[in-house]
Amino acid sequence: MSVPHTSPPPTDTHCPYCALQCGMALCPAADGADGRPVLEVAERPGFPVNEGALCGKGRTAAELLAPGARLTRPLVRRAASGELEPAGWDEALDLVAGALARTRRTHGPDAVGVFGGGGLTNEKAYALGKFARVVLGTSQIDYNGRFCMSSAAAAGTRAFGVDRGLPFPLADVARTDCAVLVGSNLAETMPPALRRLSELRENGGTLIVVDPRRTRTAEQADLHLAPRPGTDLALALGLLHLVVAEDALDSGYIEARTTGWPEARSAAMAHWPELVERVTGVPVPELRRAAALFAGARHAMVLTARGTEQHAKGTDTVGAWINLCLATGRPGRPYSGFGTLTGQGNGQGGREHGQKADQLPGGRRLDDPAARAHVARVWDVDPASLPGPGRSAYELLDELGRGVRTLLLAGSNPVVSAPRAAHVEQRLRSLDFLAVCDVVLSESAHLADVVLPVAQWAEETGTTTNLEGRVLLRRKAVDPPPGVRTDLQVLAGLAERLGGRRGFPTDPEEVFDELRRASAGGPADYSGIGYRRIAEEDGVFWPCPERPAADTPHPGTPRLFRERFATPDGRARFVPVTHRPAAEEPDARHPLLLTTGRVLSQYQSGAQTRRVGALNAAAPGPFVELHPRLARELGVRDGDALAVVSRRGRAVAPARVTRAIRPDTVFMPFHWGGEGRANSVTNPALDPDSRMPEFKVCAVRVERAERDSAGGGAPGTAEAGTPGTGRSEGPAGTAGTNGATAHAR
Ligand SMILES: Nc1nc2c(c(=O)[nH]1)N[C@H]1C(S)=C(S)[C@@H](COP(=O)(O)OP(=O)(O)OC[C@H]3O[C@@H](n4cnc5c(=O)[nH]c(N)nc54)[C@H](O)[C@@H]3O)O[C@H]1N2
Ligand SMILES: Nc1nc2c(c(=O)[nH]1)N[C@H]1C(S)=C(S)[C@@H](COP(=O)(O)OP(=O)(O)OC[C@H]3O[C@@H](n4cnc5c(=O)[nH]c(N)nc54)[C@H](O)[C@@H]3O)O[C@H]1N2
Ligand code: SF4
Ligand SMILES: [Mo]
Repeated sequence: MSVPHTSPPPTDTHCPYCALQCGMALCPAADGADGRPVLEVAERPGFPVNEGALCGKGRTAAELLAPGARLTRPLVRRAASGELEPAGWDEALDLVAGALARTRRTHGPDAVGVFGGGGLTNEKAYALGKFARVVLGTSQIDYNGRFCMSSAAAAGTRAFGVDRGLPFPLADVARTDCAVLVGSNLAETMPPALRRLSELRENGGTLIVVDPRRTRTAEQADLHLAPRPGTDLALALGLLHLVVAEDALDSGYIEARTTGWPEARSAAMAHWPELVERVTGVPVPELRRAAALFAGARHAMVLTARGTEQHAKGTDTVGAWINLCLATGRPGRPYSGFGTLTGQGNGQGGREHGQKADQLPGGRRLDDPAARAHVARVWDVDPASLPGPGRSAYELLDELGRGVRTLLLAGSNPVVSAPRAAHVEQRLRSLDFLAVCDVVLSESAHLADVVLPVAQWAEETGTTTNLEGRVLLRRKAVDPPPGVRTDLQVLAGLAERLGGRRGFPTDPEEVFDELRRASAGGPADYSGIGYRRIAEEDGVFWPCPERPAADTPHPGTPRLFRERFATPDGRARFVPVTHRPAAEEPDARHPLLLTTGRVLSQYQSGAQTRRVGALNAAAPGPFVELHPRLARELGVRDGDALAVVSRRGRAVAPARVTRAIRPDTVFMPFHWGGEGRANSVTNPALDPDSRMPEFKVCAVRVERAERDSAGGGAPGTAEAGTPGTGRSEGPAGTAGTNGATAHAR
């Protein structure tokens, strides 16, 4: 009897990229050159968040699993050549451990730093934080979520006592009567979520979009407000002023569920409509219409994203939007409230389990004695041995080569994505030793002394927590190529060399079980969530405490704040905030504003998506969006090379003339290095509470320029370096395309 040939079943898993964490299935489609199956991405219609829909990034995600597209061997910089050359794992790990130990010994534990990422799974983020505190004993750990979520996190914690991006499932958006989407270009940054906005409008609801640009998202709106970048704080306060003036408050709610209204009210009352029009450029009738639509809706919500948050006053700005929601009685009510759209794949979980400078697992504070005692017990160390809070991401990068002399970087590419990037690049070069764990040879990995090639999403199991606070299981579908290790194996290997393998298991489920215990009793309590349960339930919303004595497990918490807020008195806190200008306002030399953001087909620093052919073809390089009126004044035509110049540096890219932007503002996407690197220009001014840099506004001038031969797609540096050289030889050159990585393998 012949056995019918059956292909192995597809593996249900999740996309490696954004915080929507779309469900997808991976099917073995053919045998690969290295003996591993080639995987194809297929729909997984049963997963509720995206119901089968995927954007182009998700659909092409499996391309990066091919050995030709990524690193497959450790690289060590050889003194003789100055180049990164292939090496064995033992040698590479010995070198990294040796450098960490040497720096620690010579300069003290705080001279070693760790920089993580919001794309790392919960297990990795947890292990990285533990490794820094327990093995290295350093306070100097932070991560790229500081560039992403920190202002919303700080404001949410201040007002509600907890930091969960959406306090309700995304599907609730379709059921509200009025949604205000502030500084989010969802149509390009989370395309499958757009259907919730369409459903909202089909159900008769109103969509208001606040964005200085008429984006694809703004085109869906019933009302589009286009404020001058950096003035959302005035805008939100102006709307609250109108709500008070029109007597559209929910006094019963304010009385029963909040504190601090009188102070917040008087702060808002200073922002009368005519003043707000002058500051923001949004006409008074539009302000009135927005306030009336929002206050008059039975159910209403405000959703913020990076446009309103990535400012040196981002925390107060988010606070002002929250005040508007509280004054109209929204949070905790059905299909209503305040939420923020978290960005990275594990942007939510990655900010809960201890890779943040001031944090212990479970969303606990590092300076809280009870939290230290609890986590120290789980880690089997003396609470007094745990270091205190360290520097925030930009401050840590700025300190490299000075107080911090050896860095372990995993899950971020700051040479492209950090503000004032040329300076950050120079700080990275000035380190005694840089170790980078990455999947590809990113611009930052190019500067390393040792590069450790790690496994990616589909090659290892792990959990992520999506933008709704839903903890998900990303299942392994294929073995990593030989020569590649997981981040957990790297940390275990380093821990062993530094005197204690104990406490660094390499099995993700074992790590997760420890994370559950460490998080128990904290704001982000995962203790009742196990791998098996996540798989059975399509995800579990935290908090989900373990209930050993109860008959049934805790159901998880899809909706927060129905009864009480997570503050000591159970009430939400109004915070009085007032408008202030951007850290850098235009002047005679820099008369325009630059704002930055994303395009559909590239992801973040582009380290991954620039290596995928179809995505690169769709979005081959940077550009400068400007209004026809400004283009006329400058004598610029579409496609002309423009230099965007700030006090920190310049970026060169072709002009894209469009009526979709304000005439006083230009826009650049930040996905590329080289001469088109937007972050050569951006301002590292930090929010005093969240330490978020001001990515979304700085003063610039725009002039005609000759473009380098490098072109937009080639990710070298603004100063244009020699391709392929390392840190000792001056600026890093190209590292972007598959070809550029070839010499290193
Ligand atoms: N295609 C793609 N998708 C992504 C990502 C990606 O890199 N590429 N990254 C993921 C991550 S980590 C994140 S954080 C999210 C980000 O998702 P979004 O926040 O949607 O993305 P951005 O393009 O950074 O910013 C959104 C909008 O803010 C506007 N904006 C600029 N300045 C201001 C301002 O002062 N006020 C207001 N109200 N708006 C302003 C910009 O014009 C832009 O359209 O996307 C996630 N999804
Ligand atoms: N001007 C400007 N700058 C910005 C922003 C903006 O709006 N404007 N947005 C900011 C925001 S919101 C963000 S989130 C940051 C993001 O910017 P980055 O922090 O640079 O994020 P990525 O490009 O996603 O970098 C992730 C790196 O980790 C690698 N990687 C992927 N998976 C793994 C893994 O499992 N393990 C390890 N070790 N490595 C892995 C990838 O290959 C990649 O090199 O950029 C910020 N920079
Ligand atoms: S929307 Fe985000 S999670 Fe969904 S497929 Fe696209 S990148 Fe992946
Ligand atoms: Mo982000």
